[in-house]
Parts: sequence; structure tokens; C-alpha cells
Amino acid sequence: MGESYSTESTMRLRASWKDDRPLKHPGIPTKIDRSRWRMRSDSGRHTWHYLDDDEAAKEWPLSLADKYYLNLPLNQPTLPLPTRPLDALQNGLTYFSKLQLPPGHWGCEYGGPMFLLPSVVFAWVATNTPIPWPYAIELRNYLFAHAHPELGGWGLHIEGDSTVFGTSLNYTVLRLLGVDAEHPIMVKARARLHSLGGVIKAPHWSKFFLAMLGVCDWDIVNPIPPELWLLPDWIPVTPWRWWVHIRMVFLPMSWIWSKRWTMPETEVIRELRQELFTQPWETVDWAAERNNIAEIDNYHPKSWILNAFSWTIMNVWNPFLRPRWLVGRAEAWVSRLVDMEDLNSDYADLASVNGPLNTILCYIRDGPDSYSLRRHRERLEEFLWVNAEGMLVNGTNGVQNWDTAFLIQAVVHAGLAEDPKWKPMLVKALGFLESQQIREDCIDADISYRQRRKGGWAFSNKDQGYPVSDCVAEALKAVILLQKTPGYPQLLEDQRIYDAVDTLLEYQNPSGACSSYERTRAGPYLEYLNGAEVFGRIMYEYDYPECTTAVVTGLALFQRYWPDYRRHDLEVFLQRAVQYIKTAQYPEGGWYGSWGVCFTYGTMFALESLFTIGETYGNSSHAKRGCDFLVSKQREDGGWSESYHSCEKLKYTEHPSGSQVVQTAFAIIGLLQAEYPHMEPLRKGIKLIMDRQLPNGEWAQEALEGVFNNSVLISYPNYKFIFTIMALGKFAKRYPNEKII
Ligand code: LAN
Repeated sequence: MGESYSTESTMRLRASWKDDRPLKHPGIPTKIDRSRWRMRSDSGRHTWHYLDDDEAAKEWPLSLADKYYLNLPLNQPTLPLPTRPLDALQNGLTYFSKLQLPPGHWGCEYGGPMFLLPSVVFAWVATNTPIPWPYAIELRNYLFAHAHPELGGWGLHIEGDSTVFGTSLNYTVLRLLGVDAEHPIMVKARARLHSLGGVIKAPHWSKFFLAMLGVCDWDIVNPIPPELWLLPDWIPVTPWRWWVHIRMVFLPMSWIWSKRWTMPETEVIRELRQELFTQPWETVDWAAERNNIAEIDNYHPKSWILNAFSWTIMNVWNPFLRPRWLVGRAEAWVSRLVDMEDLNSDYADLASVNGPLNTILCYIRDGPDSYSLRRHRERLEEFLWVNAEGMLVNGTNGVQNWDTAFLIQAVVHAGLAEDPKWKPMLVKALGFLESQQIREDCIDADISYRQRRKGGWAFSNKDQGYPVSDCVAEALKAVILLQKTPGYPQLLEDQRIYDAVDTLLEYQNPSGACSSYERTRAGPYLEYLNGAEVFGRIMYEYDYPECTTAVVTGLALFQRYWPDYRRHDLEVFLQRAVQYIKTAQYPEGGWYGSWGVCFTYGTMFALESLFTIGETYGNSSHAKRGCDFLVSKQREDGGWSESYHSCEKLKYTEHPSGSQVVQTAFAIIGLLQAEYPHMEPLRKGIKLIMDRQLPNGEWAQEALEGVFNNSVLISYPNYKFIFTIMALGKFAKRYPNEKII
């Protein structure tokens, strides 16, 4: 990409504002042609490229998947109108199979949270990384498209009301990209920010980033002492016990905080100091505003214990006691842990907050010409995505393994694995999973507090290198199901299957449950140290019914074909895990889902666990209560409709926009797993799924499907294919001759 947009030259004449393109820079073309974007997937590494000249665009034509991502017309034929679920399923697959990428997997945007894009842009700006002009334009387009239409500003995620967190970060991004402060969207956002009290009311992470940019003074940032990493492991609050996402974000943050590093001042930073505050910048009493936070941002108020800790650090430890030698040791150790993270992921890093932060650390520590910075810059590209609204930053470097594993299972469960029409697609998908299995444990696993990973699968791709309990299990199931179907290549020999099982067996918590990335290393007390304010349940690894179920079903499937391998370990594991599932049931009968919205998602999984040990509606009070709960939430039109407010409030809440295809599929799958005996509710749900299918076989995007940390929504655009196909297939297996329409 030839031309780039220098972040240093963000100064422009406000008066020169004339059109809707506030990015003023000599040489930036006035128009962007969205059909010039291409997504390239090298073994599951996704990068976007803007083809500036006609020749290049002709040589690299848009693929169907590109068109789909960009919402350009695909011109897919109208398919025969389905009357039976299996026909609808085939139509859905006909469409979805065309989106399979050359390595064998599916891609998708993975957006929703509104603090990821700022992390990446701030990393570029802080490290003096030129931002290509098509990026700058498309990032602006995306943020403009998601400014809250009534309130102005931006929220924690795209469906939420605007907050100080979202607005302060994204307003700053736009100004750094060269957007004029007097643009109507900016004026409205600023008004919203000021009505909430301005940036002094921002939560911790926002204050951190703005201090690093030089908009705030470091004194406004609550402490993140790197010394914490020197504490002995036995202490119950030490960082090795934290949930890996928090651990890996606070790690580079603590180093930057300790250095109080601020990027060189620019004109736009000086302007932001005037724009983001409700009082003259020079008069702000920074230290006094550290705990000042707007009500709307304060999802998880800080505990008095954390406040006392922070006070002591800032008023006693730092000014009077903190010895230089200790600071040096702590910073050096943190810096080494960052290197381990970078080495174990080839700089891909865990996700799109710690990746940008590690980038900044490497720039400060290793300099602008270092290998570490160059490699980080390349890897940051993999978090980017382009859609019909512009450019966004994904929650991870993709959803490759996860979606592929589910799609395989959905087709196998529908009884179509041997159908010559779908076999080539499945063989390619199997090949992808084979290529993505992690084959080695981490370097320095013990000292970097990493768990066994050999044989596992990550959520996205192998490079990222973090297996997750359910990602390993879902991929393992997909592999076993295909390799045990006659006529499929045996790409993973038994030893590689055993490796996966050995990794899975490491995940069980004392409660019997599984968490996400690691076994739990702490308890609820650690939430007293949650200082992020905007997220709940973030400090340690919780027990999750959905992760536990995936492991239960994965191990049970394995056991069917390899009954003697670690027989005793597996039996004990399964028995304890399902016992946990029972205890996690809510009094109303459902299960809380932490990673999808919400009770429909969690209940689908839990009912599958119960089925694995033979407990269904007819013989189990747990399964019956789960089914009754689901059926009680079915709407008149046959669908289910849950809002993300369920996740925040831990109570089933209806979505204002009515039934959702994906949740309807979750509920139907759950009921079918539990062998729910009455056909009518199932039929009505299936009818809704079929009615919503478009003539070319696709389903339209509805509300966001996923969630994390109680409060942040994230999209899983492929769920509308995968789980509908799964529901239709399971229904068709149970009622093969049933016509619905
Ligand atoms: C994800 C995405 C996938 C998800 C499932 C596999 C679905 C789940 O069953 C286990 C947890 C996991 C892996 C998960 C954890 C948290 C993630 C990585 C995310 C929701 C995607 C983005 C999010 C991450 C924390 C975003 C960065 C934000 C911070 C607060 C650091």
C-alpha cells in the first residue's frame, strides 16, 4: 500500500471543513471504493488489502466471501422453496459452503466491543506507525456508522448507550485520524461526553490510554504496579492466578504505567486537552479524579479493599518506600514475561488489547527499528476487518477453528457427511483443523504460568497458540466424527488425538467444571481487586456450563472409539463434570451462558451434558426443568428472543426486537438434545427458522449473539448458519418425514 496517512500531520484548518470527508491530507483520494478491498487468508491468518490500481484489482478479483463480508451483491440464485427442514438445511449449506475460504475454514467479522479499535489505533499512533489512508477513511466510516443516533458518542459495545469509556476513546481516535472537531458527529459526541462529566469520569483503561497519549496526566491513573509480578506464587491475589485476559492486559500496562511513558506532544493532543474536559485542563486536580467515574460506566464499582490498596500505593509506597532497584527488577521481569507471550504466539498475542499494548512496550523498549516492533506491526493487521460500514478491530484474530468445528458437527449430525455434495467441503475443513492443531507446549511454560497446550486448538488459529477448553473439545469432536466416517482421510493419527485428550483432562477445576483457557487458580474473592469498572466476572477463571459441556461431549465421543485410553481418568472426569452441571442450574430451570446471549445459549449446552449421561426429559428432573424453562420462554411466533440485558442482570430478559433466529436455534437444539417429547413447540421454532431463511438460502444478521464479562456484546455472524443448520438437522433426524411449510 503506497500512500500512508501520517499521524503526525493531524493538524488541519477547521474552517476548511466542507464535505463529509473530514480526513484532510494532501494526496488522500477523495473517494474510497469499497469493492477494492480483498481479504487474504494465509493458513488462517486474515489480512485486508486495498487495491489502489485497476490492474491489481483485475488480477485479484473479489471472491464471494469478500463480497459477503463487504455486503456487496453476491447474486446467488433463488433456491427451490423448502418444505421440509432438511431442504432448508441444504439450501443454507449451499449458500454457506460458498463462503468457505481456500484453507478450508470460514471467516467473519468479530466486532461489537468499542474499545478494541482504539487500542490498535493508539498503538499505531504511539509507535509512529503510518496509517494507510484507506484504513484511516474506513476506520472513520465505521465509527461514524456506530455513533449513537440519539445520544451521540459511543458505548461499551455497538448496541449499548454511549458511555464515557466508549466516547472518550473513540472521539480521540477520530481526532487522531484527522477528523475535524466541528464535524456534527464530533460536536454531538463531545456534548454527550460533557453531559456525562467529561474525561475525568472515564474508567481506568480510558484514563490509562489517555495518559499514555498525553491527554491526561499520569496522576489520574489508578496504580498498576509491576511489583505485583514479584510476589511469591502462594499469595492468593498474585497475577498468575488472574484470568489470562486480565493478566495479559495488565502485564504491559504495568510496565508502561511504571515508566509513566507518554508519547511526544502533538498539536492534536493539545487540542484534545481542550475538548475532552469540562474545565480548563490546567486546573484539573489529577490525583483527586482517579476514582471519579460516571455512573453509566460503573458496571462493577471498585471495592473498598482495592481503593485502600490503590491509595496506599500512591500515597505511601510510591513516594516514600518504592526502591529503585525493586522497580528495575519488577520492570525487567514483566518485560521478560511480555517476551514470552510474544515468542509463544510469534507476536500474534492473546487478543486485540494485549497485542497493541505489547507493541507499544516493544517500541519504547526496543526502539522504532526493532524486529519486535516490525513483527508486532504485521500482527496487528490480523485484528482488522472490513465490513459494509468500514474498518473495525476484531475481538481476536478471528473465529476460524471455532466456526469450522461447529459447522463440521452440524453437517455430520444431519447425516450428510457421506453425501458427495458436501464431502469435498468437509475434507477441506478437516484439513484446516489438522493444520491448526497446536503441536508443542509453550517455551518456559512454568515460569510464564501457561498450562499444557500440546494437541489443543485455539479459538482462532494455531499462531495465537492459546487453547481454550471448549475450542479443543469442539475441534476434537469434529475431527473424530469425520475421521470415523467411512471414506475420510485419517489426517490425525491416534497419538495426536491422545494429545488433545491429555490437554483436555488438564482443564477440570475442583468443582468438576471447566473454565476457559486455564484451570481456575483463585476464587470469587479476587473480584474485590477488579479495577476495570466496566466489566464483571473478569478477574479469575470461572466455571462455565458451556465449556464444561463441550469437554464432556468431547471426551464421551472419544471414549466411544478408544474405550481403554485413560479409562479411569475419563470416567472420573465425566462424572464430576456432569455433577457440576446439575449444581449450576438456576432456580427457574435454565443455565446462565457466559459467552452467548444468554440463558438459551447456556441451557442448550447443559442439556447436552445431561444427555451424555443418559438424562433426558423423561427420566431427569434437571433436564425436564431445563426444557420447561425453555418452552416457557417461547414466543407466540415460535421463536425465542433474549436480550443481552440477561447477561448483565443474570435474569432472562426479552429482546425488544422480537424473535431471533440464532436463539431459536439454540433453544430447539437444547430441547432436541433433551428428547423433549412434544413436537408442537419444536415445529413452531423450526418454522420460524425456515420462514426467516431468504430465497438464496442465507439468513439475515439480527442482534449480536455473543457476550463476555457480563457486559460486552460481540458478534458471531456465522452462528446464523451453523446453529440453524444444526437445529434443522437434528429436527430432521428425529422427525424425518415432517413437512413444515
Ligand atoms: C472469547 C471468544 C470465544 C470464547 C468462547 C470459546 C466462545 C468461550 O466458550 C470461552 C471464552 C472465549 C475464548 C472468549 C474469551 C474472551 C474473549 C477472548 C472472547 C469473548 C473474544 C474477545 C474476548 C477478549 C477478552 C476481548 C479483549 C477484552 C478484554 C477485556 C481484555
